[in-house]
Amino acid sequence: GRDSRRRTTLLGIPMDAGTSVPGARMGPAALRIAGLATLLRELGHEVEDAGDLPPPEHPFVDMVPQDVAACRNLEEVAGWTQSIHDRSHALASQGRLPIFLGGDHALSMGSVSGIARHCKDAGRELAVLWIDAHADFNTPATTPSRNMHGMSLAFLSGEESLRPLLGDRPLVPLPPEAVHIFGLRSIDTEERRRVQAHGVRAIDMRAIDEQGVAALMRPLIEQWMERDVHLHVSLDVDMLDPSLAPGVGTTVPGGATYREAHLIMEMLHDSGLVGSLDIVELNPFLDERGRSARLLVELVASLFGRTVLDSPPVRMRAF
Ligand code: Z70
Ligand code: MN
Ligand code: MN
Ligand code: MN
Repeated sequence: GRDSRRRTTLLGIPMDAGTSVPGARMGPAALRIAGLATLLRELGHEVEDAGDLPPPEHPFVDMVPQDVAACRNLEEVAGWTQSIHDRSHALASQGRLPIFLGGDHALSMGSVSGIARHCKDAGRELAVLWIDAHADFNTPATTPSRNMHGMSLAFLSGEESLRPLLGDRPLVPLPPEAVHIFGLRSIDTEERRRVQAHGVRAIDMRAIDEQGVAALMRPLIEQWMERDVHLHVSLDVDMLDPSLAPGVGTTVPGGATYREAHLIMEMLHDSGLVGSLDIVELNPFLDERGRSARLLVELVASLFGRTVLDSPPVRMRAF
């Protein structure tokens, strides 16, 4: 690719406490077996594999009993959030490009909050692209499932009832204009009201059908390039159509095609702005012969500079 070598760190987060369907804890192993590190090295990047984060202690979480009851595995999720936050902040402060290998989407409460804290320290604007079939904007008061992976973007956007998850660490909430959800097609009624009231922008599958990925991504990338943001990409596997990526706990029909997904990644690479990445919700226990893991690794290759032709495209001589 055109970019200079990136100093990446792979960090496995073997958690599935944010869901009611176990198996995502096997995600980091599957992504490694599918060849993620080798592929990044072949693209010219430096890769440090920091292994898997150990399962955390279960801290006391100071929430009202009603909210405690509404959050499945609350203490375990809070433990992960705090330890991921610490590692994420440290890696970003060391100038690494962290790649968080999930694990369910509750892990982003730690990864993104750590990045947000570093960006504030460093005076760098943060933008988050939340590539997902879902909005993950429920709260303890609105969740239909008690699954905390459906609350992670609400937490990051400053939802007060979830603030105790981070304990005594500083939370830097994401302003609504810093967040774009991309690929949305499943949202709960109260969750939709909250997304709209908060002002988070969502690009849904209908917009992608009508306008196409390129026309929707271009203005976002232009605006991020003008402001030279640190771009955090949070990639939930369920944004892809389940026919391509069956290895997820919650499949939603009508997802992105193979080429739509690659085009998103290729355009993000060309921006040169990607500073951190989550790969979440891969459930190898539900996968078919490693297909979903392999597709994810291919998408990461596009995000880190793999192109069909050398870029910029060479003009072919007629022969
Ligand atoms: C639903 C809930 C969700 C991912 C499912 C679903 C949330 N809105 N998120 N799969 N990644 O239970 O809150
Ligand atoms: Mn999600
Ligand atoms: Mn810092
Ligand atoms: Mn999802």
